[in-house]
Amino acid sequence: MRIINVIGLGYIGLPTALMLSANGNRVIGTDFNIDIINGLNNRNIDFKENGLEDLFQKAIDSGIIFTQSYVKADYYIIAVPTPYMKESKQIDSKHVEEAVRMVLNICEMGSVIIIESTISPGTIDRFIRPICSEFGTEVHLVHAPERIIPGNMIFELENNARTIGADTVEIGLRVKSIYESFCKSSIELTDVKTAEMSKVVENTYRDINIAFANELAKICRASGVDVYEIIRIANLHPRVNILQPGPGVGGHCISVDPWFLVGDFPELTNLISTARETNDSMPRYVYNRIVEIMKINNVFDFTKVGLYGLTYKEDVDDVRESPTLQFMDILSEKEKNSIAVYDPMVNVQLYRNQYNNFGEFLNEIELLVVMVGHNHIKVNSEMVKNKIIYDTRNILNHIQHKYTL
Ligand code: SAJ
Repeated sequence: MRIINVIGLGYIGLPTALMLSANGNRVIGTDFNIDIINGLNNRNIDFKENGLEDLFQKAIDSGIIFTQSYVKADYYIIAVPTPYMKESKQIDSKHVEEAVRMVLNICEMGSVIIIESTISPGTIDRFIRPICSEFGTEVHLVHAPERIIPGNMIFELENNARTIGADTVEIGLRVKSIYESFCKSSIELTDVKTAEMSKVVENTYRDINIAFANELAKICRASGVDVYEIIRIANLHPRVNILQPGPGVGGHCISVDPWFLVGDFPELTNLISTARETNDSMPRYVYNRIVEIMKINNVFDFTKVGLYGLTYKEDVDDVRESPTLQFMDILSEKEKNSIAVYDPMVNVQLYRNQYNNFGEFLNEIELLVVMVGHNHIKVNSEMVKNKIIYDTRNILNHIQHKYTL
């Protein structure tokens, strides 16, 4: 049986490791964070996903091992974060580089290193191959970008088509056979750079389309028409599919990956950088709307305003790059300490005035700002109907008098 060492047991690496283990592969999951390893060995997963617990059990039954060490294997799958540098907007591949170095310390000649982390086009050529040459170990480098969406990861792991970029067809086919152990959809073989580019392009495409929806929201407000009605009607056209406007774009993918292209091709990415800026402008736009709505309703104090939702989107517990956190960053210290926040999915205390109880949160406020459309607020919408409501996600559909984007 082939041995696979999955490195980085976060949102992508953990489900991937579990899925591989549950489907007939010998898997060792490695993470440098001892708390994650201890947690997993005590059967604690630090995030929620439909089907993840069942999959975890199957993987345990199949003998998955979690450890802080890198382990000799036939295949290494690297799923560590790839941030970007704030100034230059270029990828910061230090975590991937470090993981590759650690693998090279222990691996045999001819091992296959598969990078799943999103990387900008050319990263493997520019940063990873030189490290391999430095070590002198002959390995095969492959890029197999992940595509699963938080909130529906397990289903998408099995059902999304995948891309595998390899230097030779032989290696591509070997890696394809690993993913075929659980992936029911098509698996495309291509070269490394094309795989790198295709992944970044997919997320950039979505970012641009969300930016279009956000720009429409601004135009519609200025011209006094309902953006949601415009989108609904326009989407009846067979070749139009406009996404939903919102308070901003968060998460570790869509709000990050387009910057890789901007960083590498600043002269060629006008549309992409404008889309990014448009989406980044939304928290400020929401702030200005809140101030306007407060004035209209004689709400004079931020202590009477409550933000519902801290996560970057509905029904997940991930707050990375979340629009609400971006929003909190533009507030003055006084406003930040005054405004009430609540999120049923988030247990950690991020802000002073953060509530753990929905009823108590509602008791404190007059203006409720819906930043995230969790299912929780939809099923509890009766509780909010006496509040002034600013629904930035337009999810409280039956409430007659509310403000929208
Ligand atoms: N959003 C909107 N309006 C929309 C859709 C999304 O404002 O109509 C916002 C969300 O609220 C959120 C952000 O955009 O703040 C991103 O959410 P998302 O659901 O669009 O995407 P992610 O970041 O959760 O996952 C994306 C997916 N990529 C694409 O759909 C092209 C996923 O398939 C990738 O695997 C993932 O990025 C990744 O890891 O790269």
